[in-house]
Amino acid sequence: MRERTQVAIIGAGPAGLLLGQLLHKHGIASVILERRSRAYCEGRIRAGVLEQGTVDLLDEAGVADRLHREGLVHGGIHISLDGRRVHVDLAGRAGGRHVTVYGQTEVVKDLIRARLDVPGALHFEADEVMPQGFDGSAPFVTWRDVDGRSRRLDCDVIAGCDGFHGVTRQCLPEGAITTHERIYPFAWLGILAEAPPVMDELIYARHARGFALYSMRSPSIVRHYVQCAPDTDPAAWPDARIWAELRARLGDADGARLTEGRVLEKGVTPMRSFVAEPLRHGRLFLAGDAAHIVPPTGAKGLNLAAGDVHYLTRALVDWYGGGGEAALGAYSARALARVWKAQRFSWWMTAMLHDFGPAASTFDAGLRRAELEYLLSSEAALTTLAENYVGLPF
Ligand code: RFL
Ligand code: PHB
Repeated sequence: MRERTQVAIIGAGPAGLLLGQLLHKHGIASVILERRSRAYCEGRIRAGVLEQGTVDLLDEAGVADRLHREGLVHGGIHISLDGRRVHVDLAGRAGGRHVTVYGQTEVVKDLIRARLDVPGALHFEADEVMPQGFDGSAPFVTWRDVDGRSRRLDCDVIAGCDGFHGVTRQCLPEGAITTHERIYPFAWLGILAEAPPVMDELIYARHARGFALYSMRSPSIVRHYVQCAPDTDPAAWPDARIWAELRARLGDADGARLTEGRVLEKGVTPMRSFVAEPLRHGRLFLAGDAAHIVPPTGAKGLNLAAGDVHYLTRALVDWYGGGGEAALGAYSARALARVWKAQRFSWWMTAMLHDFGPAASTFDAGLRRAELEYLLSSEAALTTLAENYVGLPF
């Protein structure tokens, strides 16, 4: 079977789904090919913090009604250092801009519902997806559908939105992209649980026992993380051990506020910084985690995916509008300029808040602690934190 669309999108994560929906609003047709089932995509527990710019894009895509009803608007965060907690007013230092706590799972559900309104625009359980012909002017994607039929999708442009382990980046010819990477000597063990949040806003805690994060999805569902060894088996962490560790890393006063509840999900997230450049090869464009990964400490991954999609949408609208190659040619540099700034911020937050273990020099450990103590004592440094946490402008 052979079909044609304007933009073939690989991957139905936030990047692919948002790109499809924004292009649709601009009258540009696209087809999304997703390897997993709808239930799998809608069940994956990931990010929780949306920048104002991401919310604005979801508004532009026409999928933000539930987000505005159910999302929790936060104007600040708490930072705890060895049990001493300081509230950081972000909105007051960032021109009134705030973040919205609304699960990536919910964003994905809202986007999938909207995409399925357009017949044939989204295929789940697409197997053996292979982008081809992108060196020339007639790219296409071959794939096998849920009924096992071989299919071919001809297009003008391919968007690789298939995440870090996807096929698009890997199918680029040798030497087409350069990659830059840092692996951290720790991971996060995360739980989703039925319990009220510790405070009304997130707590980022640095403690001698390691980093912990106290987040939420709603007034009755929390998302908490503890720093752990990279090779941690979640089975080695019964629920009672996780709650005890979460309590200890808050210190005595705040630890008493932690309420336990039924654990709904548990998983280990590795920590990595990664950038591939450029984000374009011929008629193939990379966006989101397919092109870059940040450690989750700065809450930037999903927001960076949205930023790429913003730049790519603008470039494609310009190209289809007769603007020539200039905007498409500028996509990679425009998106990467913002990506590198978010890499810097995510690396900085991660370094300042985590314990790098006995292999790190005591000098480096001293610097990391001083960085956090300076932050908490300096109006200038807190303003920098606020500007980056709420999101740099597109
Ligand atoms: P995704 O979400 O990985 O989606 C890629 C999609 O492509 C599909 N796919 C394929 N489809 C067809 N053929 C193939 N060969 C394919 N290979 C893969 C996959 O099934 C999937 O559906 O990438 P995208 O769209 O770029 O979105 C990126 C975000 O998911 C990611 O950056 C964030 O979740 C990162 N992140 C956070 N970001 C934030 O902005 N704020 C946060 O608070 C935040 N917290 C987090 C996070 C990520 C976490 N984990 C689990 C990595 C917390 C955690 C724990
Ligand atoms: C989350 O709620 O999952 C979350 C919040 C903030 C982060 C990372 C993850 O920095």
